[in-house]
Amino acid sequence: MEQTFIMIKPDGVQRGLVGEIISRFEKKGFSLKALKFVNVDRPFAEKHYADLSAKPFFNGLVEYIVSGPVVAMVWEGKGVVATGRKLIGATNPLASEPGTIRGDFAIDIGRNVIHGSDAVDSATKEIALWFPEGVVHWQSSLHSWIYE
Ligand code: 3AN
Repeated sequence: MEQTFIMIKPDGVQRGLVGEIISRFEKKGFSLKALKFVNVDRPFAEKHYADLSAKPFFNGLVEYIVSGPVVAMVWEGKGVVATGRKLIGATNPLASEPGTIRGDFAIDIGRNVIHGSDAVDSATKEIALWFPEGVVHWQSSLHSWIYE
């Protein structure tokens, strides 16, 4: 089953949105496979955002991610990468639809509350980077009520 990497950024943690965000993924029917509360350092943040290293906002983005603890998670389910991105909403929160996480809880692109992998292969890389210890294997007892 497909997995994605989701991170609640420091603003989401500081603003008390952790429960709300987890709740949205749970209510959709996705399964939580891993979760940890971490302070990332600069080299780690730079590795996570390596693809954006040439962008003018890269430094600010790294400063933002290291500015406080984040919640790192792995979520599993059919189509979870693309549908997780739909739950999150567009990168720029002013363009995110109401009903999405960024559409409901954010304004600035540099304080957009949450990260979600943008493709299955980047999800695999990000899960390996953030959870080198591996993730718990389990299946929800609700599986047959969620999937036909
Ligand atoms: P997403 O997080 O929606 O996948 P990406 O991968 O394009 O978006 O950007 C990664 C992160 O970089 C965003 N979550 C956002 O915090 C930051 N970012 C993207 N574009 C900008 C920008 N123009 N100015 C400031 N920060 C940006």
